[in-house]
Amino acid sequence: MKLAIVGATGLVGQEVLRVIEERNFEFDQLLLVASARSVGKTQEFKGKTYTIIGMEEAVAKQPDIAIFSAGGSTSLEWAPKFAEAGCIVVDNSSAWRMSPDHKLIVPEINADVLRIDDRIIANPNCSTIQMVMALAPLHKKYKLKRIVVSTYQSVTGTGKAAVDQLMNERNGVEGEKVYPHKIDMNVLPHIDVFTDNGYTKEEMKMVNETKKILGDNSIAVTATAVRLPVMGGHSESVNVEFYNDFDLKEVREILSKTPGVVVEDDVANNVYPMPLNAHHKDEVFVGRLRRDDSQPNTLNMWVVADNLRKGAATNAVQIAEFLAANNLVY
Ligand code: A2P
Ligand code: 11C
Repeated sequence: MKLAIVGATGLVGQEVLRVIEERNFEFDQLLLVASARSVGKTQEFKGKTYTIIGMEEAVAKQPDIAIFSAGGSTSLEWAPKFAEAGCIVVDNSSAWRMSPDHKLIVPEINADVLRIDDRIIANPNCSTIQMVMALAPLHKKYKLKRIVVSTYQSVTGTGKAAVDQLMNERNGVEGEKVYPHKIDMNVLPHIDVFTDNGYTKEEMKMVNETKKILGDNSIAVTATAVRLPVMGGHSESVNVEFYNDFDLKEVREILSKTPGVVVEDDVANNVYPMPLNAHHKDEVFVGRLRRDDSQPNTLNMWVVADNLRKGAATNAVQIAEFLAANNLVY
């Protein structure tokens, strides 16, 4: 099995390398791929030195699986070329997510829909993944009616340049700005670009991707996506209305038994999920579980995950693992 990591020099690509090492993902050959800026640079992995190659060379080497984390436009241009060369692309960008011809996968929820002819498979947006991880098991039991979500997102979601902007501001150093405002000591109700309806693309990703992954267009979703001077993970305040009533104890039990979800909910001891604790972890952490007493059948929850892990790298590697384990790679 020949595995390519496209965008290997970026924040998500580097996290993919850590995840495949930790999970002992098996392959015979590893190709590290990035833009022309990085070609020829080297990267250590498991005691071996790899030279970064460019896109054309990577296609010519015909990888079996390529995990793409190099942005939407790179993916739009190159994923079909990799696919044509016989590769399965697991794509971290938004390029293919809402295409009716491509599947949008969170392995714990819907990997069963994958088939041998899926050549470009979309990895959802990080803020969507952590939310649906917490909601899917509850949807099964109580049926989701409406979700109102507000996010508190880490600068790592924007990439390396954003981490640099935050650290430069903190250290009083001039440098490149990727946000339209100062991010340190600030909060920006603005992630990705604004769309004609007054929402941002990030907010609309949460609305549309949630319905596609859960396979239910009737679920009403509204989102406010916010950037904070935080690293380590995204947090979300999620208000959920169900068709059926629930028992809070049972909700805790269901979530506790959900693979990939960890309940951290002991307010008497100040235990609740936080990005500092979620950093470098693969799980989605859920806490502050409580009834919304303002209307029936409604739950409030706080959901935190490392956006570079389950929100991106881990989810993509899990898809690749699923393909390999189910003979979907040829
Ligand atoms: P490079 O480091 O050579 O620019 P981040 O989101 O952290 O900024 O990372 C983006 C990743 O996508 C990097 O690995 C970057 O490579 C890669 N990338 C950006 N543009 C291209 C491109 N046109 N072709 C291939 N890789 C690209
Ligand atoms: C952020 N969610 O935190 C974005 C990053 O659609 O894959 C991921 C963008 C995407 O800024």
